[in-house]
Order: sequence, then structure tokens, then C-alpha cells
Amino acid sequence: MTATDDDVAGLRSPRVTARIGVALGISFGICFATGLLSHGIQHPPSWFEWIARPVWLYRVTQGVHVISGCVAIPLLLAKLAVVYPKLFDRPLIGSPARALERLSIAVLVAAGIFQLLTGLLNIAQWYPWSFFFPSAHYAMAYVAIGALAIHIAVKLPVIRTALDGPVDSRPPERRRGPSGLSRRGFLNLTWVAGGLGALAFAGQTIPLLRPVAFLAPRSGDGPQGLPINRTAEAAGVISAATDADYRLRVTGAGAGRELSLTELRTLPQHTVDLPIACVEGWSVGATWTGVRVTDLAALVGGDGGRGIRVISLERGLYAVSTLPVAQSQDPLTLLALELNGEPLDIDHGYPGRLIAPNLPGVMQTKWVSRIEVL
Ligand SMILES: Nc1nc2c(c(=O)[nH]1)N[C@H]1C(S)=C(S)[C@@H](COP(=O)(O)O)O[C@H]1N2
Ligand SMILES: [Mo]
Repeated sequence: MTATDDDVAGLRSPRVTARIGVALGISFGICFATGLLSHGIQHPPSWFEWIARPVWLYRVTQGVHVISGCVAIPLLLAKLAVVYPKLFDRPLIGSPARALERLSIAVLVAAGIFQLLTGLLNIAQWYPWSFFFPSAHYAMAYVAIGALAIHIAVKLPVIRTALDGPVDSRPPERRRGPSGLSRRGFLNLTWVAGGLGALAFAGQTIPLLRPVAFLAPRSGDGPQGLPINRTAEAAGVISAATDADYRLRVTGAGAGRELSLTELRTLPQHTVDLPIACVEGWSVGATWTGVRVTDLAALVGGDGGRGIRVISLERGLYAVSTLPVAQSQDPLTLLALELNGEPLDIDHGYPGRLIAPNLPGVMQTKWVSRIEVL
């Protein structure tokens, strides 16, 4: 960077890129932290115990995860737009320090684009790839954050100087480039684009913003006012779920019970207000009525103190969910038989689905066939 920066032409100034970079770094950092949390809840390491209160916490953290990712998309595009000629500077490699810097940038750009693109397509439920999205998205997060850390460390002196002082210290008559756009103007456009990125999806999780969520694919439509990620037909469970011989099997240490839907309905029923919060960022609050999982555990002499495994009629990826201990013992955790005052729609998990406080939607198994008290 030059001493005054004033002779750097137009928008391609470190003063511009550093400011966008700070915003991008913050959104990546937030996205990374909330993403790690979501992964940790679903695949808990032995030292990690997830909590059941506040019931809306995951709804917020996962909403923030998706929104911060959506904000980062226009920010990354703006940053690339101002720096891209520098990406091809000669020499391409040069000294070891320069080689490290350039390698970290190449990895950062590639991993950043990969994360934002796969995250976006996952929201749209479009999987034009053969890898397993959660594992790839999780692994690549470390690559992106590692490259970001190196990039910031290498650039720290430049960033410091660039942020010290106004974005444009040239005389006013020289502030507009050939496009007529000033640095301030470009930055303001970038912030507006970032805000639009947030708005496009925020309505998935913030009810007040639902009408303006112009890109959000799942914003509250679906039977009983709740979106559906996978229908009973897609899951191949229609005949098993509507079978008159349906029995819920509850197993514990040694003991076992089988309950028909009628028997489930004669057990004490409880009504709770809990959101479904999907990893894709959409979330909706709803009223659920059904049997406490702790009451079911008690039928086989357990209390959920070591967790509970919930098994679906469906085979495959969503067949099994292991509840954290906090949710397994929580009076709000139900085998729900009703949603918003009506029997569960088959697409929402009839005859019964799990609903628990502060848990990712993906762990709230539909079409439950078996409950194992661990
Ligand atoms: N058996 C089964 N349970 C499931 C799913 C599924 O595909 N199969 N999808 C999960 C996901 S990802 C979410 S977000 C919620 C959505 O519940 P809903 O379709 O009733 O809105 O159910 C969860 N439970
Ligand atoms: Mo989900």
C-alpha cells in the first residue's frame, strides 16, 4: 500500500477492501460459531451437553447462522469485485511469505465460495452434488476459517493503516471514478446489498419479516401452518403410518411395552408451545399436544437420565435420533399426537412425532415407531 493511498485509483483501494473485509470477517465468524454449535448439538463430543432452555435458543442461533451466511454472499462478491485484479498480480508466487499469503487467499476464496454456495443450495433443498452436505460443509468451515485467520494475520499491518482515517481523503472533486461512483457510494451499496441478503431469508425465522423474505422457500406454508421438509410419501411410510395395527414400542433396561394409538391417547395429554427450527434456517412456532416422553420412559422404569433414542418408521438418514439428556428429561418433550389442535397431519409425522425444546428440527423425528430409554 502506498503511503497516502490517495494515488490509488478509484475504488480499488485498501481503504475500501479493508472495510468490506471487516464486515465479511465478522459475518464469517458468526456463521462459523453458530454452525459449530449446530453441528455439536447433532454430533455431541463427550464433553458437550446441550441445554433445553431457553426453548427458542436454537431457533435464534440457526436463524443467525443462515442470515449471516446470506449477508456474506454480497459482501464476498463486492470484495472480489474490488480486489480481483490483484489476485493475478505478478509474480504469481514470489517469496515464501508472499506464497503463503497468496495460497491462503486462494484457499479462502475457494472455501468461502464453497460454503456460501452449498449453504444456499441446501436452503433451496437442491443438491446438485454427490457428497453428503453436512460433512462437507462442516469440514470446509475449518478450511475457510483457517485460511481467514492466516489472511488476517498476514494483512494486519495493511488493514490497520487502511482503517486508520477516512475511506477517501482525496479532494471532493477527485472522489468519483469514471463510473461516477465514489468509494463511500460503493461501500453504501455494499451494505445495502448485505442487508438485502439478510432480508431475503430473515422472514423464514422472524415472523414479522415473512412478507419481505423474497427468496425464502419455506416460510410457513404447508398443512397445519407448518412447512414440510419431507412428506410421508417421499419417506415411504404411508402404509405403515396408517396401519390399524400400528404400535409404539417403548423399551428400557429389560422392560418393554407396546401401545396402540388409542392407548397413547388415554395416557395423560399435555400441550406445549414449541418451535420447529430447521437447520436450513426456517422456524415456526406451533402448539403441540401429546404424551410426555418422561411418562413413556416411566412405563418401562426409566427417567431419560441417560438420553432417549427415537426411531422412525422411516429407514435411512432420519431413522434415528438420540436426544440429549436435558431434552430426554424435560417435561416439555412430547410424543406429539396433535398439532395446533388437530390430529397430526401425516406429513407432520402421524401417528406421533417427537417435539422437544431447543433442539434442531432434524432431530425431531416424525412417524415414531420406537422409543428406547437408554
Ligand atoms: N422421520 C423423519 N423425521 C423428520 C424428518 C424426516 O425427513 N423424516 N425431517 C426432519 C427435519 S429436517 C425437520 S426440519 C422437521 C420438520 O418437521 P415438519 O416437516 O413437520 O415441519 O422434521 C424432522 N423429522
Ligand atoms: Mo430440517
